[in-house]
Amino acid sequence: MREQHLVSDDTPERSVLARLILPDTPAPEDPLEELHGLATTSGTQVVGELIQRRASAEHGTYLGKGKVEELRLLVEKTKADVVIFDNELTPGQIRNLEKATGAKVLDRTELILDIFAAGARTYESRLAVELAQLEYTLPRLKRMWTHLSRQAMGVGMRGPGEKQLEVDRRLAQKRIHDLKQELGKVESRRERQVASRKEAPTVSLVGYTNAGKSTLMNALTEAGVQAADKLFATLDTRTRRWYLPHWGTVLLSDTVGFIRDLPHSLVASFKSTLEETRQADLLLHVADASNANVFDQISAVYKVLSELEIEEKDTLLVLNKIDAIKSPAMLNRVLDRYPNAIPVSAKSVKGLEMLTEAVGEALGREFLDLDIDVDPGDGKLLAYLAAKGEIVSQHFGADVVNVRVKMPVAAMGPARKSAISIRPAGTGTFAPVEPPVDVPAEPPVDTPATDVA
Ligand SMILES: Nc1nc2c(ncn2[C@@H]2O[C@H](COP(=O)(O)OP(=O)(O)OP(=O)(O)O)[C@@H](O)[C@H]2O)c(=O)[nH]1
Ligand SMILES: [Mg+2]
Repeated sequence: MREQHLVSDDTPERSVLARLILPDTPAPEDPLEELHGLATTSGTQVVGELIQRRASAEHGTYLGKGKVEELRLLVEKTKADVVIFDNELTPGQIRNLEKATGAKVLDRTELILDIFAAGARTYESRLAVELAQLEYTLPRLKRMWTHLSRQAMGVGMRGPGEKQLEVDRRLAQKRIHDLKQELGKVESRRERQVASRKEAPTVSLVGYTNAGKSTLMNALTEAGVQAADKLFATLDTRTRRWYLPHWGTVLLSDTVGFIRDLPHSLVASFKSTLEETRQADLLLHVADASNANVFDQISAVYKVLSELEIEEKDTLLVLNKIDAIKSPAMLNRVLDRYPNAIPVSAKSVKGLEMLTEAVGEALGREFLDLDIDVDPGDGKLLAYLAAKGEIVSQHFGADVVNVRVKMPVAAMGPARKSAISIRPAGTGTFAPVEPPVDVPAEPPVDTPATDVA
């Protein structure tokens, strides 16, 4: 694996940003703005920028010959240590560019993986990042190995480099296997844990990195989640109770942000971190309406959601940062395309009542399967459950009535106030509900402690 380029703050590495713009990939107004944010987040100091527009990439050096020379001069002039490309390069291109410029060369995927590696705090996200890094590196090792072995055969011998790479490749494969197994375990634990919280409806914030998800979470729940003007400030999931007036409590989750061309391996290995999102009753897609690339960012988020196979969920689009929008025309442009979107400012706490109402309304379309324990004397609640919900079964004990019921989320308020306990149907170990003859009993599932504050 290539060495990490993260350095301490007092001696930041000096970076030059580069991007090749091909005709089929439309570039935004400021084509290096996002990469600049990523490079700064990773701890480098940006000292130069270079862009080339070209019909196709040069096979060996990615950029054209003249541009490579221009890049070399720029590196020399700015005393840059590293050149960061906004594109994905082949190992051969990286090698050739390093040789030509005398600087270290990184591509966009490696940079994103580095940022995730530096920011991952929990066991779960560390496993996910390590797996993504190895999966990105392995095919590259393989390609280098094939290349070297062909070279070696040309001169009729097997070089030591080839052997070393073979060892590295095996080690990497073994580690990938172990990591996948471990992540699988974490994933199913997480799946059960999230499912066990189903006594309240769950809402998950998703969106492009830096759109303001954590700020919105804080504004809605006073959660004290870290929000920062840097990309990928949040890499783990936090869940907090959010009280909706006239409605009751829902669980709101804040999680990792998405980005254009998010490395596929990273998306896959973050499945467990995104479990809350996968199981959520409703998604709040937060977009930065003040960003010139808001349309591209919204599409990038939908693309990642479909990669995660969660694009079918009920979703409300939230247009954040309206305080920072310079002209009303710009907001109207977005509202014209997304007329149901809800404009808010998480920072200046604007539009949050409207958002709260919309969430309540959207959740009104959801149903929950629950086991509810009721005091036998609480005839009022028993009648309420029968009126609002669909009773599947009832078991009358001396101290408790166990009711298995299908309830609309919107009607859960009174039940939460007076029930003895509420669990997702089939997850209880105490006083099991007797299922009707034609419904098979579900085995109890252990429900580890949640991190809900
Ligand atoms: N002007 C303005 N800035 C905002 C608003 N909401 C958030 N921000 C700023 O946008 C930056 C990013 O906010 P975060 O809440 O960290 O964004 P995030 O979506 O959680 O980002 P990641 O965790 O990196 O994916 C911070 O500097 C916030 O202060 C808003 O409504 N208006
Ligand atoms: Mg965040």
